[in-house]
Amino acid sequence: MTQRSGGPVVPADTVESVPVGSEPQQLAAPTPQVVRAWLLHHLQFTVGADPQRASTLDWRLALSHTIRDRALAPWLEAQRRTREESRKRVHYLSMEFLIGRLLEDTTMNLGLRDVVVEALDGLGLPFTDLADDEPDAALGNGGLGRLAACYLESMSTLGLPAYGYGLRYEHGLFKQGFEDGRQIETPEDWLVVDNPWNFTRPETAHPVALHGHVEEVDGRPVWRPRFHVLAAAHDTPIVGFGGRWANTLRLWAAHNTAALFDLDRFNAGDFVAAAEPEALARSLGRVLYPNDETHRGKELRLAQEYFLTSASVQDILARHLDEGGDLRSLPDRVAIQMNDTHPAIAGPELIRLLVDTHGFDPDPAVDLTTRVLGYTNHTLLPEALERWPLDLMRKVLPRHLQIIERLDTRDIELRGPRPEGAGLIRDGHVHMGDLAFLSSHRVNGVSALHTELVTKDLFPVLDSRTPGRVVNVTNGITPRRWLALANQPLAALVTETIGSGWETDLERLRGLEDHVDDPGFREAFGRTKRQAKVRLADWLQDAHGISTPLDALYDVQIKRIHEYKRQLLNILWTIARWQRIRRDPDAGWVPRVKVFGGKAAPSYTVAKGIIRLANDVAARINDDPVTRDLLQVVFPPNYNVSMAERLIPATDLSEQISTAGMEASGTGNMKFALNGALTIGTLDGANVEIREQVGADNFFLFGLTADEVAHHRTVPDHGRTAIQASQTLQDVLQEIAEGTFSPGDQHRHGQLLDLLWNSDWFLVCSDFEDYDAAQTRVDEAYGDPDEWQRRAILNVARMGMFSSDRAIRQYMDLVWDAESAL
Ligand code: 26W
Repeated sequence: MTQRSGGPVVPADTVESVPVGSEPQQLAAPTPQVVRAWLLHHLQFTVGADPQRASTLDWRLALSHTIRDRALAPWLEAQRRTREESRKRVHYLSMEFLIGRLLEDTTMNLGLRDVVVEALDGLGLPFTDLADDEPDAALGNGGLGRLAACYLESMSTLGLPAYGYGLRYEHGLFKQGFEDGRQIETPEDWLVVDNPWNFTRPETAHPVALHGHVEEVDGRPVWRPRFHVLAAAHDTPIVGFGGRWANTLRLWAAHNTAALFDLDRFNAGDFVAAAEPEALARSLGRVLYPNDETHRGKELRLAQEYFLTSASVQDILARHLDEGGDLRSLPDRVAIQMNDTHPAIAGPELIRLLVDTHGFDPDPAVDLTTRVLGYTNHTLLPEALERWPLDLMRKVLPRHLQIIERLDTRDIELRGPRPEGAGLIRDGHVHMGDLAFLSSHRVNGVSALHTELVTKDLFPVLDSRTPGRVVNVTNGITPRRWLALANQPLAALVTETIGSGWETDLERLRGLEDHVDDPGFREAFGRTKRQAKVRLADWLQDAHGISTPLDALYDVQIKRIHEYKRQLLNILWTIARWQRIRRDPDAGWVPRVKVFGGKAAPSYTVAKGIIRLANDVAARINDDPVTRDLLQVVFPPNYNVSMAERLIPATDLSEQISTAGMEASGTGNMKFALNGALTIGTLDGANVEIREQVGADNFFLFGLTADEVAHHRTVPDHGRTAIQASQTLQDVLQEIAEGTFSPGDQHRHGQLLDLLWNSDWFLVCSDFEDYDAAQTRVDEAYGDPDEWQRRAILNVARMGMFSSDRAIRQYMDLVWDAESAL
C-alpha cells in the first residue's frame, strides 16, 4: 500500500489564476448582514435545521462552519505558497495536543469577533452561549499538550510553514467528577457530536507495520511484519492571528481494513489470534493514556507511539518526494521536532525508511536523520522517563531494535568508548531519552534551570560527547488565547493604554510601566480584575452551585495533581489559616477564596488522596459559620483549558510551589502573571525567569533551592524534624489525624500523614514555615490595594518574553533553521 494522494485532476493552468477564496462575498469585509446570511445558509444546508426551531448546538455548528469557511483562504493559500516557494516546513510530533475550544479563537484570529457578535445580537443569540457549547478538544494531559497547542498557534501567527502531527483519540482525557470528595472518572466523548473543524482526508492514508520478524535477503535485512494498521489523516486548520496564515493539525485515526485480518491464522483455525490485529487497530486510536507521571511498559502505548510516528514520517517523506525533492536534500526542507520522547522512535523509523525502502547506506541515513530531528525534554522525573523492555521492542518493532543497536555501536565508533553503564540499551531496556538525544542535532530543555539540570543530571555523558547539542528554549504561551480571548476587559484596557499590536509583539506591554503611577489607570486595572471575578463567580454559581464573594483575594492553584507540585502544602496551609481565624476571628483577616483545580491520574493513589483531602477540608471549612466569610475553599471538578480561561483572569495570587528542581518549566505560571496575578513560588522551572523579569519585589519567593533540595534529601528524618520545629504544622497534622475532616473515618488520610512524617520526598514539611512567612507577606501586600495594583501591573508589563512567539523564533534559529513565509 502506498499513499494514494493522487495528483491534480484539473490541469493546473485552468485553476492557477483563481486566487483561493475569491468568491465575491469574501472580497468585502463582511457586514453583520452578510455574516447572518452565511450563518443561515449553513444552518439550513449544512446542519439541516429550521431557523425557527434550531438548538444552541445547531447554531454553534452553523457558526463554526461559517467561520471555518473564512479559514480556508489563508489555509489553502499557505499550503500553495509553501509548495511553490519550496519552503522548509516544521513538523511537530506530539502524542498530545490540548487544543481546548476553537470557535472563539479562530473567530478572533480571523478578525471577525466584533462582526460576529453583532450579527448574532441581531438574532438574539449571545456569542458566548455558542462558544461555551463547544466541547474542549482534550487530547492531552497537561503542560506538554497545552504547550504544543500554543506553539501551533504561534507558528501560524508567525507564518512559519508547519504541521502538527498527533493522534485522533476517540476519547480525550477522562472527565473528572467528585463523589464524597473522591475523584471518579468517566470517559470523555468529544467526537460524539459532529466536529465541525475536521477535514477527513480519505486519500491520505499510510500503512503502519507491526510485529513479525526480520529476514536476511541478499545480504540486506527485510522486515516481514505480521500485520498492518492503516493511518488515516484528519486535518484541522489552525489560523494565526490576523488571518494571514494557517497551518494544519493532522491527527491520525487507526482504520480497520480487510488487510488487518490475519488470513493465514484464520485458515489455520486460530480464530482468536486472527482477530488480534483488528483488536489492536481498534484500541490504537481509542484513548489517551491519562498518565503523565509514571511510564509503564505497556504494549498498547508503544504501538500508539509508533503508529503516530510512522504515519507522520511516511507522510513527510511522501510530501517531500511528491514535491520533487531529493531525499538527500531532506534537511533543507524538513525539520521534525519530537515533543518529549513519546515519538522518539522517529529516529530509527526514518533511518529504516531511508535504508530499507529508499536504498540508502546506513551512515548517510543516520546523518540525514540527525540533521532533521530535534528533541525537547519536558521532565526529569525518573518514573516518567520512557524506557522499553528489549523483549517488547523485539516483539513489536524487531527491525527498529536492530537499528537502535546499530546506533549504539556507531556512537562508540564515532566518539570512542563510554563509561561503564552508559549507552542507550542498558538493564534490559531501550532508554528513549538517550535514543532521542543521539538521533537529534539539537536537544533542548524548557527553562534555563531545567536545561542546566538536563545537561548536568540527565545526559552528562552524552552532553560531554557532543558539546553544543543541548540548548535552552524557555517555554511560552500564546497571548491571543491567554489574554486577548480569556481576559477581554484587561485586553481592552491594554489596547486603550498602549494601542494595539501587543498581541503579536508582547514586549510592547512594557509601555504599561509608564502608567503604573497613574491612579486612574490603576483604578481601571482594578476594575478589570473585578470584572473577571464577577464573571467567574457567575459561572461558579451557574455551573456548580457555588457562591463566592467578590471582595476577597483569589488564591488559585490549578494544574495536574502531583506530589511534586505540592497541592498538599497549599492544603496544609489552608488548614493552618482556618485554625488561626477560629482562634481570633476579629484579627482583621484578608478574606481569601482558595481555588483548586486539577485531575489525578486514575492509578496515582497518593494524588487521589490529595484530592480527597482538599474536598474534605473544603466541606468542613465552608460549613464553619465563624470563618465562612473569611476563608472559602472551592474545587470545581473537571479542570480543563476552558476552565483555565475563566479562572486565570480572576486570580490575585498564583500558586507555583513545586519542590525546586522538579517542575521543568510550568506555563500556567506565565498565564497568571500575564493576567496580573502575583506569584507565590519557589525557584523552580520558569519561575526563576519570571521573577527575574518582573522583579524580586513583585514576586513572593520562598523555599529551598534545587541544590538545597538535593542536599536536604540526604538528611535523615528531615520531614519529622521540620514538623517538630513547627507548632503550626503540628497543629495542622494533629487536626487531620483527629479526623476533623473525615468524621466517622478518622484514619482516612493516614497515608498522607505517614508520608509527611516518615519520608517527605517532596519537602512539604521543610518548606512549610517559609511558605507560611511568604503568605504573611501576601496578606500585608494585599492590605494595601494601591501597592498591590502597582505590583500586578508591573507583572503584566514585564511578561513580554513569555510569548510563545519568542519561543518559536528561538526554535527557528537554534533548532529548525526555518524561516517565516510572511
Ligand atoms: C510516559 C508518560 C508521560 C507523559 C507525559 C510522562 C511525561 C509526560 C510529560 C513530559 C509531562 C509534562 O506535561 N511535562 C510538563 O511539560 C510542560 C511543558 O514543557 C512544562 O511546563 C511542565 O513543567 C512539565 O511538567
